[in-house]
Amino acid sequence: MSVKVGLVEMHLRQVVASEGAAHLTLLDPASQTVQEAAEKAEAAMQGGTDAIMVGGSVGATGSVLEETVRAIKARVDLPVILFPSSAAGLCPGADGVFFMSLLNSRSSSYLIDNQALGAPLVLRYGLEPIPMGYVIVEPGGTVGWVGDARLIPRRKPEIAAAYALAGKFLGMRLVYLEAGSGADQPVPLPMVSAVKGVLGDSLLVVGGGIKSSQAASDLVKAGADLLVTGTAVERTADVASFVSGLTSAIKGSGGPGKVQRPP
Ligand code: 1GP
Repeated sequence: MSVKVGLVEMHLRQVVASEGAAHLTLLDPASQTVQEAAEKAEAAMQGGTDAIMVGGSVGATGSVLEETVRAIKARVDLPVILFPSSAAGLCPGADGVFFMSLLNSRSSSYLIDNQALGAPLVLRYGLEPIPMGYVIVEPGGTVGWVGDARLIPRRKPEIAAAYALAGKFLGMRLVYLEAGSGADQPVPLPMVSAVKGVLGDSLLVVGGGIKSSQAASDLVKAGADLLVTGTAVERTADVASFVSGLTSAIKGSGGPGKVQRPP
């Protein structure tokens, strides 16, 4: 029996189907106060973001994580999705969790062990698990180091596509191509196209180093279904305007390969 599509994933699929792409705002509890995270989440909602992700590679755990989720839930009427770097990145109060395996990790910790430790908590907390293959591309940043990833070379789209296809065959309905938070450049466009080419109806998430509306639009045209921005949102003073520029650039900008059907 596979994990059923739940309300959070359905919401993301509906946005992608009707608007061509969805935008996710990532907030790291370790890099701001609880209050700041809640304010940025609200501003991102006003700018048209489709869901809030909460997580980070270092220090996004425990009471800080839980308080951040609670404060965001009190301010925004959007799904809040955990983006954990280990079982310690789980907490009650969120709507769902990207239940990821870091497919190109050398360490069983990030392939399956943390997932086994976390699965009973996902059940206990009533979180919707959204099955996702996570693939880290050069430069990879902190998450590449923490996750002991064998980084996909930027000029090797076929390797990324092979990992994505393996994830799809393993039943993961989403694949996340990650360049690393704060990367100089997002994942290369030919890699995004190659991966979407093998994924078909599975959703392609792209994140890391997306700083402009133009870059976001280019990624969606190349085949990305969901875009994640963290650093750019955290660094901008006017989050609502920044997110609004990004969402208007990506909505309806999908290329011919972007027709969505249910999984
Ligand atoms: C990191 O892909 C996300 O996991 C977001 O990256 O912080 O560069 O937006 P940025």
